[in-house]
Amino acid sequence: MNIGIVCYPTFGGSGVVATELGLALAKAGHGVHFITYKRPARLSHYQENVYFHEVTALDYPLFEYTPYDTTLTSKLVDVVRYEKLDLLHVHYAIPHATIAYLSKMILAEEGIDIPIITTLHGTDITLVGKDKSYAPVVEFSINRSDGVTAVSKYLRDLTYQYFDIKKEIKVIYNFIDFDRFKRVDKEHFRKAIAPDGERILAHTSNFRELKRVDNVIRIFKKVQEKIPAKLLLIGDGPTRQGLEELCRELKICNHVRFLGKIDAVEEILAISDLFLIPSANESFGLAALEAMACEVPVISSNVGGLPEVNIDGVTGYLSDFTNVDEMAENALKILSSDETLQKFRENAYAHARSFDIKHILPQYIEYYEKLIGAPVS
Ligand code: GMT
Repeated sequence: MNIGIVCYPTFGGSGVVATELGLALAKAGHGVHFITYKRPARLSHYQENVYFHEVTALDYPLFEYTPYDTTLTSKLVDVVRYEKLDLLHVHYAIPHATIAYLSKMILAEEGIDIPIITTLHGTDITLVGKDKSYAPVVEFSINRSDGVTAVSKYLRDLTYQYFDIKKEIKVIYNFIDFDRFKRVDKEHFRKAIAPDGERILAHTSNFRELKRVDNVIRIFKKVQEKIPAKLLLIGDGPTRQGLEELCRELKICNHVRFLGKIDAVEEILAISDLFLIPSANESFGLAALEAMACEVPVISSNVGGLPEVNIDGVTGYLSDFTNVDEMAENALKILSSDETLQKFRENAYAHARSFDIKHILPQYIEYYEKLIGAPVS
């Protein structure tokens, strides 16, 4: 198949999933065309069967905002026509599902029928999509997609609840590549972070308000009062400054490292003992899955799709997202003995295995083939 992928090229979860999916499809022999305004963050190397089409816009003094929607539509029309794409898979509904539909209509005038698949990732429904400044367009565009997938049952159900959706939404979970995310013995690295055998706690995110990284720090403070521990914070974002101030206020700066944006996040996860993700909202929680693949148990909130990933009392624990005390107690339960930690590690890894890319990729391919075989008008 010849597949077009549209996504945000940044470090956000939807862009990561779109890029990893595209790379896996290319590895399986399909032609994959990424169409976006910048090379996606995880598309740093040359790979057979992968093409990148940059969307550039003509700047004109009249425009206060460059009309990206229009330029992306034109690019999609151009790439579908000349690269003979079989389908377009767009990630994150806003504005991609709408743009894809417009391209489809333009191409239909030339007798080209291009199936569109929209994957809903989370905030395109939960936060941004349901806002009335976007909602009517989001609802229309989802209904006009030939295929729609959501990354969790939670997100599927919420989409039906918020919008009048006439399409079947197929759940295809986020996935993990076990060749990349795995536990490796890096004792020297671990020693550099935790020279006296401290437990290592980790968190990765884009440090937006909804990730509640402040509570990651508060949970860590409580854990660190009881057992020697270090906290590694990976990522960056709008709340970073306030978080550094919170560490100073709590007098734990010596035990907390802000590592910034790191591409090889698996190297940090591979030496961690516990992952913290107390988000106020999370449609799936890819970051938690990445930790579990590296045999790291998870303390998480019980919101959104997180209960589908982190199994309470088995792979970690779930709590209300504001319940810092309970999350700290549960963290201590897991870290209390090497035997308990080991049991949670094994459970986390075993459950992560069900999200192996080897199981998830065929679900996408089967869905693509179904849509190409019988395109919806
Ligand atoms: O909010 C983010 O972290 C970015 C966001 C995105 O759409 O780029 O991530 C969402 O998509 C990921 C991949 O499907 C999911 O694993 C995340 O749970 C989801 N984030 C939220 O729902 C907040």
